[in-house]
Amino acid sequence: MDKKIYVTKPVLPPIEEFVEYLENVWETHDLTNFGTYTKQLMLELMDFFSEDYLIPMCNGHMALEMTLQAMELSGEVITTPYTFASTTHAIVRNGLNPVFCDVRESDCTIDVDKIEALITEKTSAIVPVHVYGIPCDIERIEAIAKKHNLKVIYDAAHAFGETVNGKSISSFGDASMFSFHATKAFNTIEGGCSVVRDIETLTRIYQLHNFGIMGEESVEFVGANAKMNEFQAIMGLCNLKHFEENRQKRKRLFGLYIESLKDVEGIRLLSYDDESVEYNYTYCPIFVDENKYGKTRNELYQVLKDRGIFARKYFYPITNEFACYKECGFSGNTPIAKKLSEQVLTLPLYSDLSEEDVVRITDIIKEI
Ligand code: T4K
Repeated sequence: MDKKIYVTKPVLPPIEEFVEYLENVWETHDLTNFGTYTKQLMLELMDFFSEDYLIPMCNGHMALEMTLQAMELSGEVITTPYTFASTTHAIVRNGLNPVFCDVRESDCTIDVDKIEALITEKTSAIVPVHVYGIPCDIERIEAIAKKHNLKVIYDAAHAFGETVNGKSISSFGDASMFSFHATKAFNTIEGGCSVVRDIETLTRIYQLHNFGIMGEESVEFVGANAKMNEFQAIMGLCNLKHFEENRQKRKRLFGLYIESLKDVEGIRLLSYDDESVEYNYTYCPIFVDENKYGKTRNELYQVLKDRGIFARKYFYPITNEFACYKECGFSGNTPIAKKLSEQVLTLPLYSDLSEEDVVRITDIIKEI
């Protein structure tokens, strides 16, 4: 049986680095509720992102949900369906209606040319996704938002550690959410954070993420529990030190994928070649054109699977095809997103993957 290779393998720090922190936890019994290490991680991330208003949370989804809640939005929110369930769920769970905008075939991000036609008097925000760590057309989104007085909250779950023209990707829009899930470029096991622009919004998110509690005898907001715990924070403190080295490893492997697959008829790779962007290389999506490749995406998925390689269809189905949204009428006209979702296959990419493994995977793709 061939060695099994999954789409990703979480980064773990050397075990001694993690264990070193545990003694103090055992001494203090501080396990959660904005403890020492959560605060330390917050400060280190503020420095890493060059941001003043950032709060770590239990996961990326809750960070997005709480951020949207703190912004006090109403009515409709323009977003894309070519994403993980979380983006759309966070909007709907805030009582807002998602209005689906199509994406660009070239890079899977929101098609800015189609945003304005979707704006109505009910629109309060845009939630674009830096999908696969490819920055959206930030400048044009900001211009549209300014013109129509809309908030922009980026789903930056995939974009940890990225920069655009030397500026942290967190610095755009009114807010950004990052995911620190095990499968991401930087992980705190589960985790995430919100980055916002002012102390008032940050304070509101802080309160919301702890049940809306203002003091021992006062609860002012309908919040939730979205606190990061100390073990998550410790994992973050350890992993942050290794982020850059792991990014470089993934970048090399990504280059190898490009080199091996660029001339395969019917296989399209996204181009991560914008020189103004520093990417984190967490995903390696390919798009299969069955007419040219001679096999469908699903056939390729199955061949790889039979050989122990577990590529994933990120993102299929698109969220506006989920049963829970179709029935509410949240559908939208998104043919490009649908086409991409039927062609995509996300190949294994993680810092521990060997060059031999990449060769093995690309050889199979080329062979068939
Ligand atoms: N917005 C966007 C655009 C997102 O992509 C996500 C999450 C969010 C928001 C929400 O952020 P979080 O709340 O999750 O922080 C995974 C992740 O769970 C999810 O974080 C991620 N996006 C999504 C794209 O992928 P699954 O259900 O596909 O993961 P799973 O468990 O199948 O894992 C994939 C592979 O990784 C496994 O086949 C093996 C490997 N793996 C996974 C885990 C969890 C391990 O080796 N060890 C592990 O512990 O969703």
